[in-house]
Amino acid sequence: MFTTYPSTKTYFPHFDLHHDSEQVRHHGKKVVTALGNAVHHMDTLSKTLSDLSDLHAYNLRVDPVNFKLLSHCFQVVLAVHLRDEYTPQLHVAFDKFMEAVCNVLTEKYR
Ligand code: HNI
Repeated sequence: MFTTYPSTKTYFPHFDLHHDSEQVRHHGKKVVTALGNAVHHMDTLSKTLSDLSDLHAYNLRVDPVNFKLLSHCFQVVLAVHLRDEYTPQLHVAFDKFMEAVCNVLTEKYR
């Protein structure tokens, strides 16, 4: 995301954003863990992600457009790694899931 959409770096001025950065790796793990938790609570996403929604809306003030950019990057990475396994069905399901997560993470902006 930082490479493809450099404007996203503005939210991480305190991070080492170089290739293979330990800090980015550590942060990525946090984000993916949160997504894993969301997978297990698909029916109660708003409640499950409520704290993260508060954080991104009130503290970090991340412009909602960035969530779509991150989601897009995840999809490209999945497609590159999974190749034939990244079927249209998987693609659309993952897209729907990310859309739901991003909607929750940005719902407090309204
Ligand atoms: Ni996000 C912190 C999850 C999108 C900028 N973010 C977190 C944390 C999690 C997280 C988990 C750590 C919280 C904690 O430590 O309590 N972020 C997610 C998820 C998505 C997402 C699941 C979308 C799928 N975050 C984004 C986007 C941006 C973003 C699109 C900006 C481009 N997030 C941040 C910043 C922090 C952050 C900035 C704080 C980092 C730090 O440690 O200082």
